[in-house]
Amino acid sequence: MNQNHTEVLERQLRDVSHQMLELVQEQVRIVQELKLSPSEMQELLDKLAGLADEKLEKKYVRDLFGVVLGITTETVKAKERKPLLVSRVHQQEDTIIDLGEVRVGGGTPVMVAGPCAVESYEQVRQVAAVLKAAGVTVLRGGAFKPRTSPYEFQGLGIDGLKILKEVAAEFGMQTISEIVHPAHVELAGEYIDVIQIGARNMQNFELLKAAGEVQTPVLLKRGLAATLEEFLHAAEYIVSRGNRQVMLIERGIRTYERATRNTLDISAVPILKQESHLPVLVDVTHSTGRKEIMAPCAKAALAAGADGVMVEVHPNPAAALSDAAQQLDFEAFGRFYAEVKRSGLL
Ligand SMILES: [Mn+2]
Repeated sequence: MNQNHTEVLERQLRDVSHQMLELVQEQVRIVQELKLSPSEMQELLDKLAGLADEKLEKKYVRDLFGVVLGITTETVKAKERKPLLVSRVHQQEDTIIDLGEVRVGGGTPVMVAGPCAVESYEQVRQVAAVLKAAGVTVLRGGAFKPRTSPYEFQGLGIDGLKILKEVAAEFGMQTISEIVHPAHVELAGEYIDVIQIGARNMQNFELLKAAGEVQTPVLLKRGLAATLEEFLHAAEYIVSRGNRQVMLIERGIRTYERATRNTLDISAVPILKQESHLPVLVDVTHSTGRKEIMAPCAKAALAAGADGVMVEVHPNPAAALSDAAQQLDFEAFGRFYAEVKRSGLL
């Protein structure tokens, strides 16, 4: 090939490429003016691919125009995905849940405390009296206990809920208790003020759906190994069914670390607050499993923006039927509560 011919070819290539660029710009302008929805874009791309003759493969034309017009399957999917109801995109302002004297998510953090499990009327009553005197008005207590081993104490069931109701009425407190069966969700509303869905049930979708069908507020615990995305989608199951009164609670995740029962994921707090309008609480008992670090962890949670802290309190932890090692006795709770309050964060 002589020098002259090469120069001619190079000039032709430049001219053709120049024309192509102009045509591409024209193509983009027309498509933009059409203001197509993502699915219409997809259809258009299919039609354009249909213009390919035998010399060019359909897939090649489709990919080419897809790149030029910025239409990839991923961008179409992303655009079609509706923002979650629990997301800040859907709702800018914070969801606030009224629990008697306290408003969870309203800017003033709340302390939730009580025994791991409801063991007897007298036990719950003793705890409630101490908490109420300290100014805590939201009482927790497990009636249905999903335990790691089937041979461990499984809770008093409905009788436990009845005890909570009776004690709460006496002291003017609000109650939170875990429900594990979809059939109990409606019934629970007669006895308690907040239905807790536990970590082991975070992706029990039938339970989530049932909780979405009632108007009782729900406290949803993060699963043992759930990502924040999975956590928010679990909350979406409830909210999408009509129950907008959902609170999220970080309770530690499973990692390789054995110094604590679980690893408290503090970063989950600001991320959840940023991504979602739902109140976010932190359970310092199950996340740490260590009494001596519960106060600093509670302070860290509040400093990170948590709307509340949950802690387990028992009249005689050594004799507790569950979580004996990590429940605070009254004296330890007093110290814990005072230390958190001293920080000015609560
Ligand atoms: Mn417990």
